[in-house]
Amino acid sequence: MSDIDLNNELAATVMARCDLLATLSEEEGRLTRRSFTPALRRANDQVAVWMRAAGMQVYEDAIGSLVGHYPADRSGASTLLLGSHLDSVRDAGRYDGPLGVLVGLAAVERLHHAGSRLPFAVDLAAFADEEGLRFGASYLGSSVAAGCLAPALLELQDADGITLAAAIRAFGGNPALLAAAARRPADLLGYVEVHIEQGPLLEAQGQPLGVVTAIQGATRATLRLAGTAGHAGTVPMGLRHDALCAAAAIVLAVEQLARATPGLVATVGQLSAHPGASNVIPGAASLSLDLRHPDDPARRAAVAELRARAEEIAAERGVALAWDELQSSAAVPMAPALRERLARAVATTGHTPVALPSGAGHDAAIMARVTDSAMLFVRCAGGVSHNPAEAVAVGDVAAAITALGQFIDGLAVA
Ligand code: HGY
Ligand code: MN
Ligand code: MN
Repeated sequence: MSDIDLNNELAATVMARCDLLATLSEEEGRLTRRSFTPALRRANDQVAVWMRAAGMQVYEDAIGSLVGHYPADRSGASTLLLGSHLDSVRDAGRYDGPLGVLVGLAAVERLHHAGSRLPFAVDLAAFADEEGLRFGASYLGSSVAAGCLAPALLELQDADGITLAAAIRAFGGNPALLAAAARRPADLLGYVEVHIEQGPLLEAQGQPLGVVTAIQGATRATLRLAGTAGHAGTVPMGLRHDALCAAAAIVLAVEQLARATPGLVATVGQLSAHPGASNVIPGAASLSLDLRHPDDPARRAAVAELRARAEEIAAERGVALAWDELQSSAAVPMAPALRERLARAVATTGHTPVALPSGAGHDAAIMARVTDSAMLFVRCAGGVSHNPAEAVAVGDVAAAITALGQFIDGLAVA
């Protein structure tokens, strides 16, 4: 079978596997697969079967990240780490995360099919909890691999009051061994992540593949407002301390600042009112904040400006504001040497490698703390993501498999 036919066959398998994984959901009729849930357990177990069939030894690390290991042709060799994630956002698309894991797996299947062993091992990680949907903090699995998971995060609770530590244990992990699960930088050749672009640039340039220059920084926070609950029929408007109205004013202030600040994107994705009865003035409200900018000082300035504005709004309305910053991650440049290798590999597919920034966050931003990291982006229809309409073309997936294979082959002879 020619390399082209093999890569086309592998691409068709990747698409079918993404379709299968999309059925492993916590919810009927849509894809929601939070970390450490039975749905993710089924996804990990299914990918583990595929990894073993590709000649990989398989294990889960102390936080429950699934890892496949394709041995080198010698002992004591370094490791090239490939990876992405299998957890999802709510009502997700089927390619954000799984595409990267399965294209990485296809690159290993290509080696296994040829009976090839390389002068380095290839590990493939499906990192636990990249999205942060369940506990609010992202990149937990890659943070463990990079040895930088803040222990305080283990006390985060999900909507049911289950702590992260308890969820890890229930999933089969061991919070006491997280530090020991960190990768040794000296063992790693680098980290490469294949991912859908989740933006419109590749489609606009008519190119299937891009090589990421940098991943923009992000700040995530939870804002809690405490006002005064009251009877919807009896409390005059002028005497109210309505927590939801204060939250609503803050939501619009977030949008206003982002629209006025070049390069800034800011989103309130979650908003809740308590006690949540139609005839009760909300005494409490909470909202999530996700704020990003390619330039860290600009992002920090925006966070400070927004916090000051939120305090003003709360004071004007006689409502107390608690601002809880969950995570703040700096903008991360991708490794130039790996970027160049990836760009050369893309060029062998006959396509032009597009250099582009990543507006979305990725595990690669965390892995860059311990090893050279790079990302290969795959065009997605309309740039749509975090949406069930997420779509990729099988030909673009075949191009990604070819490029990743060329990248690995090039590394093997370096
Ligand atoms: O939020 C992000 O950028 C990523 O999807 N976790
Ligand atoms: Mn995502
Ligand atoms: Mn992702």
